[in-house]
Amino acid sequence: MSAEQQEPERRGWFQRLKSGLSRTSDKLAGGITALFTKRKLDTKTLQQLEDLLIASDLGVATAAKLTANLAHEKFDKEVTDEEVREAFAADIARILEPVARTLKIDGANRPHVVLVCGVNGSGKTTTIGKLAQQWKAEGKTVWLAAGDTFRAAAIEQLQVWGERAGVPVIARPQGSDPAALAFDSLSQAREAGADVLVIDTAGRLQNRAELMDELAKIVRVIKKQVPDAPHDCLLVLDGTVGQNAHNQVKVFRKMVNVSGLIVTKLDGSARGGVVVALAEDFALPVHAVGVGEQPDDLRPFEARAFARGLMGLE
Ligand SMILES: Nc1nc2c(ncn2[C@@H]2O[C@H](COP(=O)(O)OP(=O)(O)OP(=O)(O)O)[C@@H](O)[C@H]2O)c(=O)[nH]1
Ligand SMILES: [Mg+2]
Repeated sequence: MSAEQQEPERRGWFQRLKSGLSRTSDKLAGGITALFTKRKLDTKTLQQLEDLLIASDLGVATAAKLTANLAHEKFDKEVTDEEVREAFAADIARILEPVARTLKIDGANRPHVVLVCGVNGSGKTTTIGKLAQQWKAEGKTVWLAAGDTFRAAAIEQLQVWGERAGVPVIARPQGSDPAALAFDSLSQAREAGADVLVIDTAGRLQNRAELMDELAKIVRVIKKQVPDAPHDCLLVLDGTVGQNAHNQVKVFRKMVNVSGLIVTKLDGSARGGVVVALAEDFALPVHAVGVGEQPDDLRPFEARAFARGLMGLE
């Protein structure tokens, strides 16, 4: 694709990201605007700004840091809401830069095994479907494993995505052992010389110990066959849950070696700021964000675009 073709596509995606984040940015940017109609940055205003950032799920530490930086530059000076939003966006982009990393499929792994986990309904299966379509379009051979053998209709749901993407889905009847399915899928995908194997798993709430153990078992069984697999273990987080996302990361990390995050449903959320707090707290790569249900609505996470989208800036 030429640079000229890419440019409108990029702009189109940014507009979607921006409108996806509009519930969050309305709250943040609207709140900032309400505080500033050209006035001096005093202690009270700084406190109100900090409160607003905390209320938008950016986290206490991040909120303190952003307002301290602003105070350092602008205390007792006249500032406009636009300047404040620009300053915050620049700082947020700096925080996000180190974690904004696309998911790399290592060609040396045949297949590169991606295990996908998360709580119920966080967007795992949909995300896998979207990734499968995107990787297939890049010319990769993708296999999917319907490792959610628990929930009724979960297998069919992945099969629909598989058909849409034109990639094989390995499945067993509902109620089968997910670890055994993962093991078999890996054998088959290796034999076929696939580039990527993505394993779906059942949603599990972080307080269900036996389900968390089952996830660890899936990993153990995969390792028996390929010791350095899974090569990626993605935790899919629902962007509408706010601070609870932190707890999910902590608990899943105890059971599996979470290598990166995907945050979905940012289009329906006023809590998109949580991505910034997660970046500060865990420094885990954020590979992609979901801003809708269409295949195109999952995109690589870009620090600057996301930060500007949060602040409602172009
Ligand atoms: N608006 C919006 N909806 C999304 C996004 N990602 C997923 N969804 C929707 O969220 C719902 C749940 O998605 P699933 O992919 O089934 O979630 P899951 O984690 O596999 O769910 P379980 O298997 O039940 O744990 C579906 O209706 C999806 O279409 C997103 O980025 N934006
Ligand atoms: Mg699912």
